[in-house]
Amino acid sequence: MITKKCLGCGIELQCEDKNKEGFVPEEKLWTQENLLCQRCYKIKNYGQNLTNNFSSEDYRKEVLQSVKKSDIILPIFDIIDFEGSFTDEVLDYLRDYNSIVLINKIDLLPDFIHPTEISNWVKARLAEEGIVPDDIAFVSAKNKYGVNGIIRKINNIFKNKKVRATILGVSNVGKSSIINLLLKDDRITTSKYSGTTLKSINNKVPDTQITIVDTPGLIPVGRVSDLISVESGLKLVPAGEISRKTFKLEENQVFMFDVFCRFKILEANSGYKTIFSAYSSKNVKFHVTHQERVSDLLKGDFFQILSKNEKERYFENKFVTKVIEVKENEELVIAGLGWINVKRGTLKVEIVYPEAVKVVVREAIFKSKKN
Ligand SMILES: Nc1nc2c(ncn2[C@@H]2O[C@H](COP(=O)(O)OP(=O)(O)OP(=O)(O)O)[C@@H](O)[C@H]2O)c(=O)[nH]1
Ligand SMILES: [Mg+2]
Repeated sequence: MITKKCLGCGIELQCEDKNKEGFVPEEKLWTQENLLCQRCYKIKNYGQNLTNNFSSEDYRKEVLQSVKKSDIILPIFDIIDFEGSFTDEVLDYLRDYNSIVLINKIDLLPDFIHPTEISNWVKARLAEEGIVPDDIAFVSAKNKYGVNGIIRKINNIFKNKKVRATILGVSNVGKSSIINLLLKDDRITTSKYSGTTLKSINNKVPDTQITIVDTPGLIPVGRVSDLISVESGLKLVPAGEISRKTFKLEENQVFMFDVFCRFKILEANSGYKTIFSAYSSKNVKFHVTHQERVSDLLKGDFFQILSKNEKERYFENKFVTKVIEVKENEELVIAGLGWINVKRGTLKVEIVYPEAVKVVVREAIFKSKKN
């Protein structure tokens, strides 16, 4: 029997079960080509969030199968949620295959930052993991920036010969959006919700010898957004340029990253106060207070991303308290939420956050220019 696949998500089409992935009405299945499954149709036309029955293990297997057949892989990271997308699973692939690393969503960076500034930072982060990619490309699917450069870089390596390149990464980093730009056709379904692409999708890039393969997103762990509802999680994804606010705090003041995490300043530097900037989606409220006020603020309606019920559920997570020191030109990152960039002095804090969330100190993506 010939199997047809959905153009938008790669799933095998079927006409037996309306409630299963890949459904199309029988008359369409046999008479039409280039079909979209019912799920893709609803996502594309009505922006619906439709769940599916695939597990992270299913996605993992599917990605592995495609990677095995490829000549080069294109792992993709989200510059705004770098730690959330820089997972061990993706790094393992990078160690084993030729690669061009794609850094997407650079449109969300503040205006004053140029991609060349962050290029060395990305190289250093990869080098820390023992990874040296063949090349790195900074792109924005939203602004259509840097996409042709991907083709150029592949052709440089393979001298315009036939090549199969597989894009991979965690869900929602923009894999399908980038491929649509390469194909100059919005054929693959994209959406703001995770888990849009279900199976690998092969397409030939027009006027080249390149077959580009889209894969389903790997499911990351350790992001604040994974602990809350999908709709609230979307509010943590910046819709435009990331918001930045600068602070100079006293010892014992508490900085609240909305209700999601908070830290108390333990030691102010003698002589001058530490200066830091907080980066996050514009919906996230930064607030400075004192310890006595924290509990009321968490319970009340000052912070509004989470509803009262959702706040209660969020606080059922196990929280940890840790002392962390962040030096000048380093950043304290809370995966899936944002980061704190220390511009002057050392920030010694006692931070409270859900144990399941990845919190790391890293070298700053962009350094202060005072030196
Ligand atoms: N700001 C911004 N948003 C982007 C960019 N690229 C993709 N997005 C958005 O990110 C969301 C996810 O895009 P997709 O292309 O569906 O992501 P994916 O990696 O294919 O996701 P899965 O198929 O679920 O793994 C969509 O809301 C896109 O509009 C970009 O360069 N900048
Ligand atoms: Mg996709």
